[in-house]
Amino acid sequence: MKRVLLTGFQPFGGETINPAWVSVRELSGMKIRDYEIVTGEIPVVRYKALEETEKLILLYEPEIVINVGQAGGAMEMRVERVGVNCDDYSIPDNEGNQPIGEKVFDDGPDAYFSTLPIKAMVKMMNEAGVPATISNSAGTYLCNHAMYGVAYLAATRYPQIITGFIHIPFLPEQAAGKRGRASMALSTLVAGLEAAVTAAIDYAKGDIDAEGGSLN
Ligand code: PCA
Repeated sequence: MKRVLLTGFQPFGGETINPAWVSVRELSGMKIRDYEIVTGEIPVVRYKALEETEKLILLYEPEIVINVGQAGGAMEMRVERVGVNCDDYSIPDNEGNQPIGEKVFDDGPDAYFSTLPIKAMVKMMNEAGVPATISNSAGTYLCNHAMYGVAYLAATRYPQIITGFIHIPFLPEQAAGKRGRASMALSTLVAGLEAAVTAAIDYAKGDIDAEGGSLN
């Protein structure tokens, strides 16, 4: 059976949970169309995040890889358009690395666009009643590192893979007691991920175009 690999990051920045892994793991083992969803939790550590993702790629040989991360303060789910070749961390990662203005890969291009159908994904998420938009920057921290890095791996070693990134808001328990902190219920996050994955699968199968238009 063909597979979709979803990864979610570990907690970071003083949080005890990361909504990315909490929501991604809900899809473990799920079947969508004729694909199986496989998942893994990855560390908020420079290069180790990519090493763990590559281990999962070698284990599961997925056709689609979507990394998911927390975007504290986001009010909606954000399907990222582009990863840039820049590690510029405003806080240290979980092992104390804090590169400033360094490249992710010295021999990589300045940026990689997502090879997922980002507009079709947002459309299907919105049709499922889930607040979602396209984002034009994944930042310059671990989420961008993972998005750029997995795109680099796909371009250089795993040409069968289409890949991209989704940023998601805090869970309500991370916002409890904090004034003005946006959050999204777990059931909504899961519905959004399901819709996003469904669009990516339909695109991989050639059933829809990148905007979500039917090709059948
Ligand atoms: N969010 C961070 C890194 C890990 C995560 O879940 C980011 O947006 O870069």
